Amino acid sequence: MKSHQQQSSQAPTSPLSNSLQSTPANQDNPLSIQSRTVQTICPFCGVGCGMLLSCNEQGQVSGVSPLAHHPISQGKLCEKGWSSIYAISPDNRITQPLKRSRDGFVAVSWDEALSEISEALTEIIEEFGPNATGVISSARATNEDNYAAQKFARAVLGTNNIDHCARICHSPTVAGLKQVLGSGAMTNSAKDLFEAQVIVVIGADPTSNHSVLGGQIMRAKLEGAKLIVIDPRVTRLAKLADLHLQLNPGSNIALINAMMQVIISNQWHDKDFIANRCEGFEALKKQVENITPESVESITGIDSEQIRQAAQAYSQADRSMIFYGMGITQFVSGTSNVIALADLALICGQMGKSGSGINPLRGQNNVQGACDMGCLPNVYPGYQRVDDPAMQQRFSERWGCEVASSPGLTSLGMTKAALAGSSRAQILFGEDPVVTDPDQNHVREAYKSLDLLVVAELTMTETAKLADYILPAASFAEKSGTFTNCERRVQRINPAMSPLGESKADWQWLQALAEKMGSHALSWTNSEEVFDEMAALTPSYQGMTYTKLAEHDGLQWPCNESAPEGTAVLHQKTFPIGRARLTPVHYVPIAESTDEQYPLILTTNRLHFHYGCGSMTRKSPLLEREIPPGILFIHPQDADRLGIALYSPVGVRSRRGYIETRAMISTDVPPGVVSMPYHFKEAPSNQLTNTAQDPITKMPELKACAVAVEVLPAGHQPSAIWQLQGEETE
Ligand SMILES: Nc1nc2c(c(=O)[nH]1)N[C@H]1C(S)=C(S)[C@@H](COP(=O)(O)OP(=O)(O)OC[C@H]3O[C@@H](n4cnc5c(=O)[nH]c(N)nc54)[C@H](O)[C@@H]3O)O[C@H]1N2
Ligand SMILES: Nc1nc2c(c(=O)[nH]1)N[C@H]1C(S)=C(S)[C@@H](COP(=O)(O)OP(=O)(O)OC[C@H]3O[C@@H](n4cnc5c(=O)[nH]c(N)nc54)[C@H](O)[C@@H]3O)O[C@H]1N2
Ligand code: SF4
Ligand SMILES: [Mo]
Repeated sequence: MKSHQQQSSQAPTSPLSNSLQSTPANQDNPLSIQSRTVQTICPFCGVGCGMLLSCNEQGQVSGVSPLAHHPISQGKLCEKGWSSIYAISPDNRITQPLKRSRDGFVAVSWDEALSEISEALTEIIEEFGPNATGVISSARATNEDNYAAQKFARAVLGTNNIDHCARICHSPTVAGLKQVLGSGAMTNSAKDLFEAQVIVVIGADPTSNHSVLGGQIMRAKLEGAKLIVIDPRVTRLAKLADLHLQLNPGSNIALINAMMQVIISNQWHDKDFIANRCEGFEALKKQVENITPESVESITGIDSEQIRQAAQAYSQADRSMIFYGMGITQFVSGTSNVIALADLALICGQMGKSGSGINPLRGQNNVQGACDMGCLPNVYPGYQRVDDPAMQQRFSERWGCEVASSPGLTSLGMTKAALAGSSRAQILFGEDPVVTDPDQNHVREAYKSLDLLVVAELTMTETAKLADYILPAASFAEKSGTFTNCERRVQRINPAMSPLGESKADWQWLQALAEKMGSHALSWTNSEEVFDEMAALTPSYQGMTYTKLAEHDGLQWPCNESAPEGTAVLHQKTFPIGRARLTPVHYVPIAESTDEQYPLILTTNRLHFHYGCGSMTRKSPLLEREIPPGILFIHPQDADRLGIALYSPVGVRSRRGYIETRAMISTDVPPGVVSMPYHFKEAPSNQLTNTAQDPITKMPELKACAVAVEVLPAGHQPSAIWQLQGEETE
């Protein structure tokens, strides 16, 4: 990534955005010669594809095209990337601060909004203490925004109540891999998948959700790699796979323990690797000794022979690589699931070399970064513990303030505290928890009960509708900064246009609010200064600067004195904790099983064409026409039994809520299981989901709850949730 802002005569090539593009530049068209092309990174998923944004003469982003020589995407973007200019277009953007009044939201000046927010926060802190406040930051925003957010919470508000969507995403990865390996990130680089002989994709649907990487997995398979998919649904990769283990939802540990039993009893484990680099093998061996594939057949629903084949292929290959996602983490057993997978990789010595390792597919464009920045209630930047007195002293000295001594509340902990009355104020940006957190009614009540809710957003979301103040945030195309992708690659983003209206980068409004509260803790003059302060305090980023990032194609952490060019593969010679700690884990069933009243298991997942709460992808007319707003996938056997035909209107009920949508009949889901995306605010599956949590990370069980499905009269138009709840309009 040598130059990040160039005068260009290259025509934008997005087929989706022809009407928005500037005319291709040529000698006869002097105006368009002034159009610029800016190199940046896609704002959606953790693959972190490189893109070029072109701007028209009015200074508006007008086209998007893929970056030919990007280390991962190599000239490709998926439909979401191609649609990114719709996602940030001026239509429907919030362009000035808004304040709730009796007649709805009214526009106010930044000064008025920030003065009032500052006064309210100060009063709440005086009356109830700093822990009555909290910050939710954004894995969609930059590292600089996230560093500023956690510093704002810790150094200005005085609380460790800071969290973000990783809580309900890969927090079990951060905890589980940290415990076993000493580092909670992808061990390999994405390109390594072309060196693997066996690729295991467990609990992830990368052709939909990490599409460019998913395409590369397809290519690797076609070039000869063996592909094993472990998923209750028949995903696109499952259709291509050499082996598809279609396990029952929530039975991962039983399956992985059985694979380890097969491996150890056949002496397929890597004795040298275990002897030289691991501890705890005897206890693990004892734990899985009797967990034969046959003994878990009734739990996993998988034929024992398939488990044996998978165990043999994975352990016997020279290089096997595991990719995993939400089908591992989003369970009450999330952390144990991650630990079991890490154990499996370690006993086979599938670790520490290219094409061999354990790889959580981090979801959001910058969720790896938001975690690295310390937007978590128990760690400072670089995973330095907040309950370690030495760390407290370090940050207190560097930041020139007192820091709180005990870990803060998680995002769902803050929701609970709001309902209990002990949390009074929340500053939230770049998340829409009313749509994306489990048990929507509960979340809405919690936000309504706060004395102060401030939301910074690009656009009006369901959560922003509940705010006292909405602050206009600049989008990725309007600011400088860095995103850290799923393979730990820190990449620069560059502004293609000025912030829309009065919008500001998140670190900038956080800075302005800190100043109003009398603190100079955030007094940087540009994003590079934020980065430099962060890098000095974050060991794995210490060797990075903006210049170095631009000279390379980004840099993969750890990047420091001993690895000045970054690190492509982790744990090559040793683990950050010395030896890896093999940890036996037990199978834990899902929290809510089916019964007569709720006879089906609902699992929730993603669709290729939409993203998260949908607030960005649903702005694209092309993506929007791909899928109706809400859909329930159901197996033909269940559909027949319930009298459901294709596109029948259906009601779906759980112990927590009720929604209406349309049925899609599909053998991609097994009998007894229905699945729904969570992208649609009209039919939000999070009305139904369960808040039962993983005891270690508080991850809610988003991948399984019990529901009942009923067919509604033909011709009935599924009612949107706000109609069902007696609100006239959305
Ligand atoms: N198009 C699109 N792409 C996205 C996103 C988006 O919203 N839309 N979101 C981004 C984010 S934030 C994230 S975290 C990633 C997530 O990406 P993924 O991890 O791929 O996400 P999901 O589709 O939620 O779930 C993955 C798979 O887990 C399977 N599964 C369910 N239960 C089990 C089980 O018990 N065991 C196993 N082995 N599998 C199970 C599901 O059937 C599903 O195929 O995607 C990112 N990319
Ligand atoms: N049922 C169910 N629920 C789930 C999941 C599931 O699998 N099933 N998955 C969970 C997972 S893994 C995740 S990560 C969460 C994701 O859920 P959320 O964290 O709520 O994330 P998004 O849907 O990506 O919403 C991000 C918001 O940020 C705004 N935004 C984008 N860029 C910026 C910026 O630079 N600054 C500011 N201020 N705002 C910005 C966008 O407009 C958008 O409204 O959902 C979770 N919810
Ligand atoms: S794969 Fe992810 S990063 Fe790449 S274009 Fe698609 S959404 Fe963007
Ligand atoms: Mo996520």
